[in-house]
Amino acid sequence: TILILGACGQIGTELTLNLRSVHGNDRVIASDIREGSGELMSSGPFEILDATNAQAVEDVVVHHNVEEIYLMAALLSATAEKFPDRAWNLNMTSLFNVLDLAKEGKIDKVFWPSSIAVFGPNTPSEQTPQATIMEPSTVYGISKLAGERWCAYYHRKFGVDVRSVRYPGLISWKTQPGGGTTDYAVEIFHKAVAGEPYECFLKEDSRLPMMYMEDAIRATINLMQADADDVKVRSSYNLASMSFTPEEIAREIQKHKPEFTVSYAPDFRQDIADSWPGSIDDNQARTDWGWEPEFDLSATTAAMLEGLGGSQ
Ligand code: VAH
Repeated sequence: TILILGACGQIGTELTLNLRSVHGNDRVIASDIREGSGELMSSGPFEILDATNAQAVEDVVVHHNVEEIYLMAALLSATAEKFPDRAWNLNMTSLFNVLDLAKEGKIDKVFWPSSIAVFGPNTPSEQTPQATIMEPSTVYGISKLAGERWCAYYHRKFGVDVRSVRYPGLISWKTQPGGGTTDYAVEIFHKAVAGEPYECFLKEDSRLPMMYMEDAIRATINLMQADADDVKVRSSYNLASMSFTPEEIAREIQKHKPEFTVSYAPDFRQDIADSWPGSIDDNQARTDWGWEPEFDLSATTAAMLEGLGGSQ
C-alpha cells in the first residue's frame, strides 16, 4: 500500500489520482490535515493526518500495511517567509518521521520533493549543474537543502531507499497551488479564462524554470519505479522541462485570448524569484532513469486553457 502525506496540495492531489490509476484506488491512501477535492475524496481511502505527528503517521502505516510514503506536505517559499518556525517544523519534522519509519524497516521506500529553491543568489544561474554551490536565502530553500542532506545521510548510513527530485515551478489546473513564488504561472490562467486582466507579482522579465504538472507526476512515478541501483543521486535530482518569463507566458496566452492583458506589480516574492536560477541542467536524471519532458510552453498553455474550460 502507498500513503500520500499532504495529498490535498497542488502536487499531492494529482499524484494521488495518478498513483490510484497505476496501483488501484484501494492501494493508495490519501491523507492531509484537512479534506480535499471531490475527485480525491471519492476515488479512494482518506485519513485526516498531521505529518508532524510521528505516532499518528505510524498508526496509519501499521493499520493500512503501508510500504511506500510520498511526503508532499510542506509550507512553500512565500508562506515560509511569513511563518519561518511553522515552516521549519512542518518541513523537517515530517521528513524525520518518514525517514525514521524507513530506517526502522516499517516502510520500504520514500519519495520526498525538493525544489529549485535549494539554489541561491551565487549558484550558477544558467543550466544550473546537479552538483554546485547551494546557499539558499529563503526559509523554504534552507529546509529543502537540509532535507536533501538528511535524505543522503539516511541512505548512506541506514540504506534507506529515499528518492527525490528538485521540482521547478509547477503549473496545473486541478488544484490551486498554495503559497509559492511561482504561483503567478497558475493564477494568470485563471484570470485569462475569467476574461479578467492579471496583475503579476513578479517583473515581466523574471525567468524561472517551470514544468507542467503531468510531466512532474510522470517524473515522480518513473523515479520511484526505477531500479534502486540506477538511482545514483540520493540527495535530489535536478529536473527541468522549460524556463519562461511572465511576459513570455502572457504572450503565449494572448495567442488564444488576444484581449487578455497583464500588468506587473512586483512584491516581496520578487526577491525570492531573483535568488533562483533561470534554467536547470537535468542530464543526470535523463541518464540515470530516462527522464524526458513532454510539455513545452505552447503545449502547457493549450492544456491549461483546455483544463480550465477556457479554450476557444
Ligand atoms: C514555490 N512552487 O514557489 C514552489 C516551488 C520552485 C518553486 O518550490 O515555493
